[in-house]
Amino acid sequence: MNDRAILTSDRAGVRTLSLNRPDKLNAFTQAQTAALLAALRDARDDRAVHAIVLRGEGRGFCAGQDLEEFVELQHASPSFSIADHLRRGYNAIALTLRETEKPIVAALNGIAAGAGLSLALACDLRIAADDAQLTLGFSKIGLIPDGGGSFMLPLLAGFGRALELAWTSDRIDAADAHRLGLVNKVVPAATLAVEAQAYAERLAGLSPVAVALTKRAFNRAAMPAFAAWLDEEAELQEVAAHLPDLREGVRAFIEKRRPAFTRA
Ligand code: T3D
Repeated sequence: MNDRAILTSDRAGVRTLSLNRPDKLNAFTQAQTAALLAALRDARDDRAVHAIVLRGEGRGFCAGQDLEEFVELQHASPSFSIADHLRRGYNAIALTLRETEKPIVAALNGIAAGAGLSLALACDLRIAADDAQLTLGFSKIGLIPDGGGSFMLPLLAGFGRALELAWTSDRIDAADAHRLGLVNKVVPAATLAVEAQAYAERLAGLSPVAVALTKRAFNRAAMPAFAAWLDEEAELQEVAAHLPDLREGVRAFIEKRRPAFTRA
């Protein structure tokens, strides 16, 4: 039994980081986002690490923000700010994923939802098990895609398809995700770990300078305003968080029923 929030292992220049709350589909707590941020910074700064794999323990990659903890955080402090929570957690992680000039591969098994999907999309490449399912999920609780999701999704899937996925929170399977350009490669679920390691080892064996400068070039060409956008996205989420649909959406999830959103 390992009770650490993030498990790490090294092989052949590849650092594997595993989200480790499998009983809750690796839903993010504050402790876990802090541990992930620290682990990513450590991998970024370690000269022996030439590629990073981000994966989830158990039957899913990540179910996004832990909604039970979210309710506790709101109750614990009347001045709780979702924008601040995002800046300290998901946004700092998304920025680190983009600013780390090493290849970062998300290995997706089972479900990737909410901020879990946003962070997978902020990685460089994605390899998915054939049983993987992707859903934004935010709209079901009255929120907008955060953690960079509102930026990465249209960039990868195109504007109209991204908007449709954000509004409907439809679950898509690995084959559809591949067709939309959200994942680079689909492999049999039983071989995901081996394939992800091999994929990352190949990237780790490339010229580190060419890899780093190419990532910097692509970041500057395609997403020069990413940091500023993360801030704006957090402010929009703050607006959503002050409306009754969030409370109703989260309560409905916890009570395992359909939400009854406000109709103006
Ligand atoms: O400031 C901020 O942090 C705001 C930022 C928010 C960022 C976000 O990520 S918002 C989006 C949060 N995520 C969601 O809304 C997704 C909620 N979960 C689901 O919709 C479904 O669970 C899934 C689609 C992910 C998976 O469905 P399924 O049928 O495969 O599994 P399940 O039975 O629903 O879940 C298994 C267990 O995990 C279950 O617990 P139980 O009943 O066995 O004790 C479920 O409650 C728990 N779980 C799943 N997702 C979450 C969760 N517990 C807490 N938070 C979750 N997000």
